[in-house]
Amino acid sequence: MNLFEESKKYIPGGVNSPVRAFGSVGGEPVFISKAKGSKITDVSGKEYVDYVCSWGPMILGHSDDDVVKSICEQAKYGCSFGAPTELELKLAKMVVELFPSIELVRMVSSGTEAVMSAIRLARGYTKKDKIIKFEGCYHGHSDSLLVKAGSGALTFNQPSSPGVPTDFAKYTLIAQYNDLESVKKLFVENKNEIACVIVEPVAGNMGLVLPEDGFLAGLRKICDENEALLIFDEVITGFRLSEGGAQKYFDIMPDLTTLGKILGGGLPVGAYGGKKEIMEHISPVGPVYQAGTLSGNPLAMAAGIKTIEKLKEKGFYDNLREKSEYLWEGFADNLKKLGLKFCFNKIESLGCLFFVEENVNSFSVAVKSDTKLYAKFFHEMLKKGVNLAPSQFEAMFVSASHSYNDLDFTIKAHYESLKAIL
Ligand code: KE4
Repeated sequence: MNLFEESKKYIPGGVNSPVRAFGSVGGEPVFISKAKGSKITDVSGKEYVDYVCSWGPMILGHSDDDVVKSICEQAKYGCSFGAPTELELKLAKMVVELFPSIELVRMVSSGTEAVMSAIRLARGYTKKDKIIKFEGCYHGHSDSLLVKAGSGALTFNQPSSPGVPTDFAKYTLIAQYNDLESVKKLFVENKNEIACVIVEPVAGNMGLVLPEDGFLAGLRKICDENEALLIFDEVITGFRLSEGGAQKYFDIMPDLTTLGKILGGGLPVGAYGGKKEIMEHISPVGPVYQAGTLSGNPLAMAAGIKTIEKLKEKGFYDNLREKSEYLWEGFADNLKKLGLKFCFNKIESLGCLFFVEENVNSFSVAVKSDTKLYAKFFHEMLKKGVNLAPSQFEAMFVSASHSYNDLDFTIKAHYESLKAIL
């Protein structure tokens, strides 16, 4: 019996996260046995140039020697104490130093936990119950956020999940990304009832959709006018767009920020942080409760500290941007040569090919993409040794360890795959 069949006997759908199951692209998921740098290797020994990068965390590349060394070193001294450590202090200082809007930060163990906690804090701090999120944005799987969500929820066409009581979901109001009027309208209809607006400053879970000029600044202004908090969910963009995330890149200051992925260097870490005045409402200083057995876990802190030390090195983002732009230009040349007008959205080391011939600047256009064609493209690339996200509604991630040979290899596979499916 093969691994997937056997896994399905013990794990729902054979996977520990739905989007890994190849549900929307068909076929059986590839089981990975190891990874190094830009490459992952499946259990049959086949190697792939990887652009999933564990959905973002592996910005240095897989199994970075220094990160592995830090984890192994720390493991000798203990994996978890349930007590404060210097490591947590060190990583917290790095986050406060790098993220302009963060004065205090609390570590948790996933992006979902970070967002769930930030929402509770926003509600506790403002004493208002309603929240605004954007259709197609994904903020993890906590109840309030599984309403018209993106990523796997969208991929499996269950943006609003069963199991979330209607009474819960009614406090989650839905606006449209890049549409400030849709936000203003909700504030008029729900005067003084909205605790916060949560947004992916660059949307990475409906495929990649960039904020139009003025959108983020507009959200900042609307939140100020309505005494609501602005929450940037930077689980993807944090340390990805710059060492200070999207808030540094676009110079827009949220009230709260959620982090994950790169922060843990591949180990389970999430975090939420913001202004002291707000964060001091969190237990044990304030009344809003939040806790976690493995929060600030020493191994995860060691991995995160080393990862961030390395991406702080001079020229890291310039180098990553040059490699990414090289790849994006190769893709653009291919589309031109093939006379294709598909939309390719990109920013820094994030990219996404939509199989739709319109500029994808909103959820409603993103979902016009031909997901069947994406599935064919995905499998052609996989056959050729390039690992992409098994869903149209995700992004590609470039890492510092992708070589120009890898990029040329990918550009060639991209051309041949598009030719093969069209
Ligand atoms: P986690 O709970 O999966 O660590 O983080 C949830 C989350 C929160 N916010 C944003 C903007 C996110 O993108 C995510 C998780 N991202 C997805 C992929 N886009 C994780 C992949 C998966 O679900 O397996």
